[in-house]
Amino acid sequence: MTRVFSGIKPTGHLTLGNYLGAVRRWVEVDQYGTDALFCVVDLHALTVDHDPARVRRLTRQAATLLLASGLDPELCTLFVQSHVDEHARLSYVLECVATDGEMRRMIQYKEKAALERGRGGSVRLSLLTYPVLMAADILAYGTHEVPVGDDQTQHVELARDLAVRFNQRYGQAFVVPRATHPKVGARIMNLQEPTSKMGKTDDVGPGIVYLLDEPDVVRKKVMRAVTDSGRDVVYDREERPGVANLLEILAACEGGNPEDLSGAYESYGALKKDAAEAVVELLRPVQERHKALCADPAYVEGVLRLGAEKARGMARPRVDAAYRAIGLLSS
Ligand code: AQP
Repeated sequence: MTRVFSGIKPTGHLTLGNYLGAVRRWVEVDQYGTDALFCVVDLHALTVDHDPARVRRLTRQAATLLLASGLDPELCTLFVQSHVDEHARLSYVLECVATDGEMRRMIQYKEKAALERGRGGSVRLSLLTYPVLMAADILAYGTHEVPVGDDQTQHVELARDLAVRFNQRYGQAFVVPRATHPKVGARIMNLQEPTSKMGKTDDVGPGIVYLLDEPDVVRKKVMRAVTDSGRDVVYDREERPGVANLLEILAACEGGNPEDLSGAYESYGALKKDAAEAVVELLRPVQERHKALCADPAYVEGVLRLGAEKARGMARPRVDAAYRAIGLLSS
């Protein structure tokens, strides 16, 4: 059976980008007919300056939102990364096959390190090694497919490279995984800066739609989205990024493709109105279920506890085997 693994970082409130680029596919496609694991990757949230209480809060919130989005613990395994020691154990071993040069080439590292330095802060070593930990998250489970947004492609490539390198040097220990992306919505852009990804840690707040935004907040953000000086609605990511992003959001919410949809609109206003309503309707059931789940925190905790137990059982034999293969004595 195909094994699927993917994760989400509790670095901020979940966004429409997270939902359309990853979570919706986990819910609608990946948890069916596969052996799927989904993880709130809290260790990754420590790679930048963070408030411990906020990370704990966001970890619980992310897990609750994943269940509210429709992940079903009967169909998949949902857990928190730090509850399963195998991720950190394997990460160290993979650091011993990764190189310093390949870490420094990672686009996200370069961007986030520049941001930290720009704010006058220092860059944590864990920010540099974070893609190795992500490789460990994936490889510990013998993952075949990693459903992610476009921005994670380079990191999944690294996981592939490390798996191949380890297998060649020390014997067959890992499955070589591949990234999968949704057809539409793999890179939702910030509504105020449509040439930048809509990220949950962005500074441009009004350009980000959060999954828990009230309907009127969603409407306001979408109606104020930056477009361009043209008037006709055409799908052109390079020349008309703002309009293309709205078409992409609408297409991802309702199905269909953004190019076809562009022919149905004569004004930006009409497009924005439909995109706003489509997002409001998309988020409505998620928000309702989230409210119900918040009233039952013990249920969420129970799901995470069982998920971690199951995940541990799946990861341990492979990580133990990798330890032996690389030269460590069994305990
Ligand atoms: N804008 C996006 N469009 C499509 N997919 C996206 N994803 C993230 N943003 C978009 C996908 O969501 C999954 C989980 O993302 P993450 O938690 O690993 O990363 P993030 O939301 O991008 O948050 P970061 O990295 O803490 O900070 P910022 O906000 O600075 O980027 C992934 O599959 C991701 O591809």
